[in-house]
Amino acid sequence: MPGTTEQIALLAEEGLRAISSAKTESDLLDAKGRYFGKKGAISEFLKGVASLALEERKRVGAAANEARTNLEAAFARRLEEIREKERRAREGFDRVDVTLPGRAPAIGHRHPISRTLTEIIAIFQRLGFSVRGGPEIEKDYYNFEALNIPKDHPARDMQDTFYIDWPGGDLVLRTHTSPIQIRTMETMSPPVRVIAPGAVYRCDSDVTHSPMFHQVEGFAVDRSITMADLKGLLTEFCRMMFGEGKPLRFRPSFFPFTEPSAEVDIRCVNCGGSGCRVCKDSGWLEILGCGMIDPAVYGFVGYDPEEYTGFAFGMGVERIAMLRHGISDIRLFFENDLRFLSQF
Ligand code: 2NM
Repeated sequence: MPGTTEQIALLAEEGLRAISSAKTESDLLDAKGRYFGKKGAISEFLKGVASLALEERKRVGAAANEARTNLEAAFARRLEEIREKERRAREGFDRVDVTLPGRAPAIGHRHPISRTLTEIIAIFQRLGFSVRGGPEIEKDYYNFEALNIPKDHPARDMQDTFYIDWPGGDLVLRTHTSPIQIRTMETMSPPVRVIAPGAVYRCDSDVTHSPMFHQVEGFAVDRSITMADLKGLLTEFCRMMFGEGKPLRFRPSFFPFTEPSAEVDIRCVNCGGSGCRVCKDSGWLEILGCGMIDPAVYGFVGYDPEEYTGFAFGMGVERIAMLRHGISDIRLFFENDLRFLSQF
């Protein structure tokens, strides 16, 4: 039968192709079954050569055995290749690289207002003041009356004050932290040096006013305290808060609870006095109000105005933070947009 060995060579070639193109173990077993397994093409082919002459049968049998041996060797190599590839893929998934840097958690930080507040408090503590708090919902008496702000005073205007509707009580959201000072004077005799930090509320809202903001007020009462003590204290505070070599300016002003009263300006921290957007070309920034406590206030708390004198001052924390960082819209502090807050 002419061409028998060529047919075996052809089957062997097909079988090798099937083996080398097998992607998985099951592809490979499939190829074995089809070509050189017990019922594969080569075995089937050999059944048909029984009628050949002995010499021819030997030749074809030998060619078939060689083809089978080659295919089995190729099968074994390919099987090892496939297994090695699978092993690598598996190890790639499972491997832990202990030298990789860890995933750092996003760590937040304190709000710029909270930090400015803490800094102001720390400065006054170093200068000998203690810290006191009080209620944010306050009696009309402590917020206005005892501060020499009578019922018909414009500071009590409905437009400035949040009134609390509560049976039997004249209650307001405190418009300043001065009620803490009054409560302190009611319970402590001079000498007293106290600062009163906290949230305060006014019915007012634009780029420089928020309905809730923070104040630090302070006061000192003792025998023979003068305006020179006030100027010395505030000069030192400004040096510690804004740095060396910035002149201060005391301008006459008015508050119902102090007489005389003044407002304090500091040389513009942005332009150094030459004039800019922050100081509206004046070269100065207003940072706080102050004065000598009006003897009328002592009348409400039982201090003897013949024996004691004292000063008081108050500042807005948001305003100071805005000046320091050149921020022009107070609302940015309360929107809680991390793109803004994470800059501090
Ligand atoms: C200010 C300005 C001036 C002030 C007065 C008092 C008190 F209770 F002692 F009379 N506490 N704070 C005061 C004085 C506050 O803020 C601009």
